Amino acid sequence: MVVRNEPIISVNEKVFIHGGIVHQRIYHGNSPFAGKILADALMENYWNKPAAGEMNTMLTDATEEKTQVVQIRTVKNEMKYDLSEFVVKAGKPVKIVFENPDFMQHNLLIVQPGTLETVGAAADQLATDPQGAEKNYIPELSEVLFSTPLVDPEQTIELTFMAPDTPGEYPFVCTFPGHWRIMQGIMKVVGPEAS
Ligand SMILES: [Cu+2]
Repeated sequence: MVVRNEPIISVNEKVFIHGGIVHQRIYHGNSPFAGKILADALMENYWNKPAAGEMNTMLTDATEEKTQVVQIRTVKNEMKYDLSEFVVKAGKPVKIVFENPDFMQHNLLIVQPGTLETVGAAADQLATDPQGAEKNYIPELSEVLFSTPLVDPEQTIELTFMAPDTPGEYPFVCTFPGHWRIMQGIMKVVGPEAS
């Protein structure tokens, strides 16, 4: 296990400015990264020196194909994620890198808009289910779109998915017993016109 002491950087900075650093830190020593990040795309375009006027188109083309990487950490002793909202593009690939520096387990579920209470109520039931932990406290509901298993302290897990096609505010939430009312945020899905 690796204990990390780097300062927490906001998600936007990480994705768009420090993406390469995140990549190296998380994937240290591993095989090539499937999706390149914006900073790489910018560098490639810079070195390729496109003709004036082509730059904007090339940047758009290069970045649209990339998987958007979103870094989410738990906050020690606070039963919280370190961000309350992030924005993704409808129908585009997203990779959440979920890091748990806390002293207890947490998970991360993304649920349909407006269904947080429904999923939360089911999570409360799972808390008393002898098999709850085995099920990672993930309710078996169609409202749950994507989920990580329980993530142990000091562990990092990736959740890769295609963002929903329908724009809206999709809650993300931890369903470990007692957490869902506090440990939550919003994944905002925006259509292409919003960029
Ligand atoms: Cu939690």
